[in-house]
Amino acid sequence: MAEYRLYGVGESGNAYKVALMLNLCRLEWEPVFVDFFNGEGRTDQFRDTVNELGEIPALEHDGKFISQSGVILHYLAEQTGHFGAGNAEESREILRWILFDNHKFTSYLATLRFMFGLQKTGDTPITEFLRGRVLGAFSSLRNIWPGRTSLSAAGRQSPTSPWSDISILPKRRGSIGQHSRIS
Ligand SMILES: N[C@@H](CCC(=O)N[C@@H](CS)C(=O)NCC(=O)O)C(=O)O
Repeated sequence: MAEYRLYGVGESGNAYKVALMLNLCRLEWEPVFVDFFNGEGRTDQFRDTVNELGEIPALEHDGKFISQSGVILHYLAEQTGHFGAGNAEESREILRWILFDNHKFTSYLATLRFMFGLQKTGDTPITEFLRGRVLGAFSSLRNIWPGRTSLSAAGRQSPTSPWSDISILPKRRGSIGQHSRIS
């Protein structure tokens, strides 16, 4: 059994964040498939043993189960000394971005992607609302990082990439050409 075990599913952007960190830190890890789309996360068994919140991702390490992608990233930084803060100001900055991500991308973008990209709802008032929130978040990033044009790859990068369905964004928006550069 690998030292680190990541409970999740390939389609999960939150699990992807953790998988990326595990790889960047060159840790020995293995994925544990959770039958998320058939409701495994909502079972008593999953809640009792892996995550009482019923969510993926969860990381098993050293007899502990840790959930919330941002907390897991923080834990891995602590464990490895990689990508962590060097002082209190950096620590606040990391927390700031983790919270921004969890609010704007983990909620709005991930929900939009789930509905439009996976459930194939087509455009609905809800997806339009979510798309507006997501584009607003990307606009903020463009203002902060005007020279940065790549946050993910445009189009289809890998089956497990949360950005592989970035095509959920460029719908009927005049300015989307700019946003799609944040790809
Ligand atoms: N804030 C959590 C969000 C995790 C999350 O929403 N995971 C989704 C799959 S990507 C999930 O398990 N949803 C089940 C539910 O909300 O019931 C994190 O960053 O880990």
